[in-house]
Order: sequence, then C-alpha cells, then structure tokens
Amino acid sequence: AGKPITCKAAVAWGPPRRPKTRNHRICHTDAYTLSGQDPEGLFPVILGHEGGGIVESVGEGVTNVQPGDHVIPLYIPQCGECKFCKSPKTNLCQKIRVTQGQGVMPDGTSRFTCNGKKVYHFMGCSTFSEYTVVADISVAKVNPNAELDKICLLGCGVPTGYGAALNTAKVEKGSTCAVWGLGAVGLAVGIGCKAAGASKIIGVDVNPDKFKIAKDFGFTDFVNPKDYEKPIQEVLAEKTDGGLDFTFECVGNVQTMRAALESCHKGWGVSTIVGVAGAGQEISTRPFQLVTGRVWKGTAFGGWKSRDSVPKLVEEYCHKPQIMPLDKFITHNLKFGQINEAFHLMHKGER
Ligand code: NAD
Ligand code: DAO
Ligand code: ZN
Ligand code: ZN
Repeated sequence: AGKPITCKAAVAWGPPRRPKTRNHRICHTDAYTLSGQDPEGLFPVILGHEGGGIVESVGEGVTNVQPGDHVIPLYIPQCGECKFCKSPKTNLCQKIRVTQGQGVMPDGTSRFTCNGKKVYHFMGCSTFSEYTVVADISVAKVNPNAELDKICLLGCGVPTGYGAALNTAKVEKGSTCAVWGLGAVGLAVGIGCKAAGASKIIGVDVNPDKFKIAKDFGFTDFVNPKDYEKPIQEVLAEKTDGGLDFTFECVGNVQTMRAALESCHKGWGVSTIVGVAGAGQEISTRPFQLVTGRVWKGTAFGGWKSRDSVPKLVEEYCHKPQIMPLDKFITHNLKFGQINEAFHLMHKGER
C-alpha cells in the first residue's frame, strides 16, 4: 500500500480514439462514454465498470476487505450511513457521488498517471486496467471459490436486468411481461421474470438473431416491430388481451420507452425504464396513459443495495445456476490486449 504500481491499462485519451484492456466485461455504457456523449465523460480516462479482482493492498483505516480477498467493484457504492443507504426505498448511495462524477477518488485525487499525465477514474471503478484503485465502499467481498471470469458479470448488466424485474417492477407470478432489447440487460430481465413465475415473457427486438438465444433465458414469445405496419403498442395489445402487466425498456431509446409504457395494460400495467438514453433526450407520452393507471418507473443497477446484494447474487450463481445462469451470457473470452476487438464484436451485435 502507498507505493505506485506500474501496470497495463487501457487509457482512453479522448472520444475519437478507441482504447486498447483480469476479468472485465464491456457494457454498452463504456461505448457511450467513449463516444463522447456521456456528460460525465472526462479524458484521459481508464474506462470499465464491470469486473472482478483480488485485493492487492488496502489503504489506512480500511477494514471491510484485506489483501487476497476476491472482490467485485461497484459503480453504485453502499456506505450504509447516508440517508439513501438508510432508506429501504433506494440503492443510490450518495456518499461519494460528487467526486465519482468528477473522475477522482473521495479525497479529490486521481491515482492513475500515464506518461506523466493525470488520468481520470471512471464510475468509481476503472476496470480496464490490471490494477485499479477504488473506495472501500465501492467493492463487494465475494466467495473466493467463485470463478472471477464469470462473476465479473455481476458488476452491472445481469444484476441490473434481474433486479429490474424482481426489485423495481416486482413481477408477479402468472403475469405477462414484455422486454424491449435482448442484449445482456434484456436477457437478464428475462431470467428475473422467469424466476418470479411470469406466465408469458415476450422479447421485442429489431434484430431477429436475438430471438434464438433469448429462448434460453425464459422468453416464451417474440415480436420484431419491423414485421408490422402498425405501432407495436397495438400489436401487443391484440396479442395480450389489452396489454402487458409488466414491460421493460432495455434499449436506451426514448421511442421504445414510450412504446413500452403504452403497451402496458390499462389500470395496472407497470413499465420500467432500464436503458440509458443519450444525454439531453426527453421522454413523452399522453398524461392520460398514467391517469388511466399505467405506472412509469426506472431502475439503476436493478435496485440492488450493492455491497449487501452482490455477494448474495454470487452465491445464487454458485448454488442455483439454473436461476442465475451466468455462463450462458458469455459468448467470447478475449485477452487483455484485445479490448478494441471486444468493442468491435459488441458493435457487430455478436454477444
Ligand atoms: P445491447 O446493445 O447489447 O442490447 C440492446 C438491444 O436492443 C439489441 O439487441 C438491439 O438489437 C435492440 N434494439 C435496438 N433498437 C431497438 C428498437 N428500436 N426496438 C427494439 N429493440 C431494439 O445493450 P445492453 O448492454 O443489453 O444494455 C441495454 C441498455 O441498458 C443500454 O442503454 C445500457 O446503457 C443500459 N444499462 C442500464 C443500466 C441501469 O442501471 N439502468 C445498467 C446497465 C446498462
Ligand atoms: O446516484 O445519481 C446517482 C447516479 C448513480 C449512477 C446510476 C447509473 C445508472 C446507469 C448506469 C448505466 C450502466 C452502468
Ligand atoms: Zn454496465
Ligand atoms: Zn450511502
């Protein structure tokens, strides 16, 4: 502790350039920041917010982890003391929100340099590096017997979708559900709806290649909006006797957010926004949609209080892989130096 470590990291020097990255997964949010659209996007930066690692050393006063512990970095920390952490209604710990948004540690400093230049932290994680430095409240200590190259997936997309269904929407047994966007997040909503006992889980995607794989994640029916002339809301209302009990938007597109809300059943349908839209974009619908009983919600990291929940999700994967089938989400395993290739594969939709 306290001494600099020289290691390999993928430094993103600015939006037009691609970065070159132990167990990291790329989430589309990293691509979003790289595109320069993220309001918190500072450069140069070490991106990456989904990973797994082993504690090398700890700073003074750190008691929750020790060298050798297996950990998953958390972009939503859990201090346990702030008003948000004390409320059972939210997982949005605010203890280090300001400095995390500024790309620095809670003491206001960056712990990365490259060629003598200061390099910013990203989402309190910066996992595209062999070594990183994070706040003590930004790591979950997990079962050391769980494979880090699998459980790193529990750092973002999988808990987000799974929790969107279980924690945010609170999907009910026998209910009907529809999910827009069958990427990792949408597929994870599928496993959540299935775990909750939904009777019908409709996948909605403009890329029909996604339908085959989605069957393996609990989806029972599929709709490609491109196959219809009329709005998808009407198509789904006809297929479901007036609309869905629960819908989820996992694309990040304000038009599909509207379609998901309006595809809900009058009187009780709940629509949850999971996708992150571009900076400055706005959603709209007719207020009558809400007056007549549809509910619009949103979720960050599936509502999970991170340090309490991630270790439990790791145990769920270890002991009930039929419910938490992490292995099925893995399509490619690449080496650290192949991060650019990983971005290309992601953009090609090969997941
Ligand atoms: P992804 O790109 O892998 O998947 C998106 C899917 O949407 C693709 O299959 C694509 O074909 C489909 N799609 C695109 N346009 C569509 C349309 N008009 N109608 C229907 N389907 C369409 O993305 P992902 O990694 O699964 O992430 C999904 C979203 O969730 C992103 O916006 C991401 O930023 C967001 N996200 C949110 C949180 C959170 O905490 N709220 C966490 C992680 C990711
Ligand atoms: O507390 O205000 C806050 C911000 C918490 C971060 C929420 C991020 C949700 C979306 C993340 C996208 C994928 C990592
Ligand atoms: Zn992510
Ligand atoms: Zn807190």
